[in-house]
Amino acid sequence: MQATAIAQPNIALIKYWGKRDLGRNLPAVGSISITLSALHTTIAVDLDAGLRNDVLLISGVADVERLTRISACLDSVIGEQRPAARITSECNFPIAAGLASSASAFAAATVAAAAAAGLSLPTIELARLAGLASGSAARSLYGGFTELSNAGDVIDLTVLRDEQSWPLQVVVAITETAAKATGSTAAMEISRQTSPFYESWIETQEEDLAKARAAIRERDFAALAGVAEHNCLKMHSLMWASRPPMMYWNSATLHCLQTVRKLQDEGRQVFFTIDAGPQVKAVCVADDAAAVRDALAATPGVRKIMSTDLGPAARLVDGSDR
Ligand code: 2P0
Repeated sequence: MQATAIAQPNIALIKYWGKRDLGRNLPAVGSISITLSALHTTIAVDLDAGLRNDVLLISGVADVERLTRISACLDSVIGEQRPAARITSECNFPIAAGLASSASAFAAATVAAAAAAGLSLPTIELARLAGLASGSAARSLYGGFTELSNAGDVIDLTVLRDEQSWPLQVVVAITETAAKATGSTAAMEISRQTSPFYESWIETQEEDLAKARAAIRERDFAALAGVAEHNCLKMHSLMWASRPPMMYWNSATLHCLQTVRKLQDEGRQVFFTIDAGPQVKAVCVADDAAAVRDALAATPGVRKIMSTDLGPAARLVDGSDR
């Protein structure tokens, strides 16, 4: 009745932004992501703790604010009649700061909860349950390059390429560790309801997905770089044009983009992407990773650098389910 799972965050190269069905948490657009290796969240679910109510500990500290969403995730995996759980979470990177901590947390929680309850579910079912809790979490049930499709009544996922067959590197420039002011769920709804660019965002997504799919299939770095940067900037334009505007960037974010442009001008194979937070992720080929890391580390306002390979799918920690 207890199990521990580990999951890595994923970052989208073609972004999920907007919901088609709030109740079922269905995305309005498809998305394509890469799973990271060096960042991780480990979650243990203990259904044997003899508790009256769920308890969530994040890095040893009780967290009441985040408990509701994680309890709902356990309810959807195990059922509402389940025993109360002690949920403990450890994460080696800042949470709620645009580093996809909700993706790794809900992927790990889903895998741990199912195992703790003795359920043996296929990966696609675990992904759908994780996606109900947080749309992007579904993608962390798979490793490498993963596409989340928004067609149909349930989400579907396809692994486009595994993490070894195109060993790109990601250099994450952390410019702020504080949690963001507006969470993604609320921000997406504000964009849908108020941004004049929302319709064109939805309409042009399929074209970006097709270009990214082809680039990943052919391992065409330049093509992937072009479509990923464009898609990222479209998503942020949509946010900036919302009312109230959502600006997740800080001045260091822009400095990092200028650093990436300079590296590109020098012939380095690198491109940027930015999520709902001020951190910049620079995706590059292995040969250029050291230069990208050094240049971003020297960029004004960068507080910390994390470099990573692409990573595997969420999984149980060996021997933890019993
Ligand atoms: C993504 N993001 O595709 C996009 C890009 C942030 C920017 O998915 O409401 O935390 O829980 O389904 O998954 C963040 O959204 O949103 C996200 P919910 P989630 O990675």
